Amino acid sequence: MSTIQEVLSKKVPEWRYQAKELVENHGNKVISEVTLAQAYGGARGVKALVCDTSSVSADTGLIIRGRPLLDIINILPEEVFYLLLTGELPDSKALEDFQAEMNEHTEVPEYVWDVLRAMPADSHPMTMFDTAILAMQRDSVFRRKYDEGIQKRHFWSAILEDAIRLVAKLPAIGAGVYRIRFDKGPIIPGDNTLDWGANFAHMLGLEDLDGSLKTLMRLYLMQHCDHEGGNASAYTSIVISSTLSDPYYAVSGGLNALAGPLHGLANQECLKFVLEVRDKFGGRPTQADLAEYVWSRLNSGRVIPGYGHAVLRCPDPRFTAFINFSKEHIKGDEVVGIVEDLFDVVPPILKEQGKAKSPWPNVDAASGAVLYHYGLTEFSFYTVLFSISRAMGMVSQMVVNRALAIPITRPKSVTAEWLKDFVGT
Ligand code: CMX
Repeated sequence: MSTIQEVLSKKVPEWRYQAKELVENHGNKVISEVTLAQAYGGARGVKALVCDTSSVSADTGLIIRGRPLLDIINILPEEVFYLLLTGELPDSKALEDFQAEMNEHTEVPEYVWDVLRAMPADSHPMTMFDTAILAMQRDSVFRRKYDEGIQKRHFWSAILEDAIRLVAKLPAIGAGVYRIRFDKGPIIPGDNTLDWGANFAHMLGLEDLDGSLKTLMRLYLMQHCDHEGGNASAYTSIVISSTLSDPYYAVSGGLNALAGPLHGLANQECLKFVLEVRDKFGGRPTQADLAEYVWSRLNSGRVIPGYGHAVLRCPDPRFTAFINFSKEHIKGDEVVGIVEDLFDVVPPILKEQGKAKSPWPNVDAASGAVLYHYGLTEFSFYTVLFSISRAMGMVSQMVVNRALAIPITRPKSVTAEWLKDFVGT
């Protein structure tokens, strides 16, 4: 049994006991109410899920297993994956074992490359990435064991096997999508002496003279890993997984939700917006010109990409981490400069306009600009990067949910007629 399987074998009974106690002793306590407006409004704010891997508070942002993001900002993506799965950070031996276990599964099956090369040349990188994951569904350990009759109490362990096998391959698949889709030459084999984030930077094949692209990829892949249970992509994947579809189906499906412009695709939209500003003004505009531009965009009924959030009511700590990174590693870049100016200009304008509940930047306001600096200029690829990381949170949530035997998701819907009857109109 691998180290991570052993660690979880000890934890799962504790998690089960805690959930059983809560439900048995407090199962009838009301934790949330649903208004008619919430039923029409994307169920915003309705507490109807349990997610222990992370939480998002309005004034702190992402908290991973009880640790605010900025407190653990320098850990490796593998460490955060271990943390998401187990609730604790690995010591150096556990990290080494975990990395070794992931390294056993980095090899991408040849048929995946055949599938990707057969796709139309103008396919969106997200379509290619999600298709590659789906194509590997035939290799699911959970599916095989389920067909063989595995007992329900062991589901989580088979899901964990799939989780590690799948996540281990994602950097290679992501880098492969980049090189195939944008004609960058042959696929670059991985170097398993490197850590997960550095290996991804290596496989992309971009110039990295001072090694800071590797640092950026560690940061990028670490901090996009999870954002509690109710965000559109995590929720989608959790719903799929609740049907006992395996993690290949569930991650691929969840990432299709991440591909929407209001969600993960926003990083692509956001950089497009920043480049539009640069092109319109022939460089970095004055803050007064920028303010006028932001107002004209708002007045034409368009959103300011990278600003606002469904839950956060403070600058996203992931945005702060990117800005801190760029201050340390990137000097005099006009695109990054525009991102910094937008941070000064946009919040007061959104406050004055008074529509957005949060005037603050979310992660996507800065992520594209730093990637662009390193020559990763194909912005339709950015959501793939996000996906490689977010898959860690999705599969971790699946492991926990199967450990707790959470049943198939099935909230109740009502019709407009039912609502009218209910309110008596
Ligand atoms: N610019 C202009 N208007 C905005 C806005 C922004 N950045 N953010 C919100 N608003 C508007 C909404 O469009 C909405 O207007 P209507 O009432 O006319 O429909 C109003 O403010 C209230 O919206 P909200 O409750 O504050 O925001 P939501 O929870 O509905 O939506 C989000 C959240 C992120 C989709 C929204 O802020 C937005 O569209 N932002 C721009 C896109 C973006 O940056 N997305 C990335 C999100 C991060 C992620 O999930 O990956």
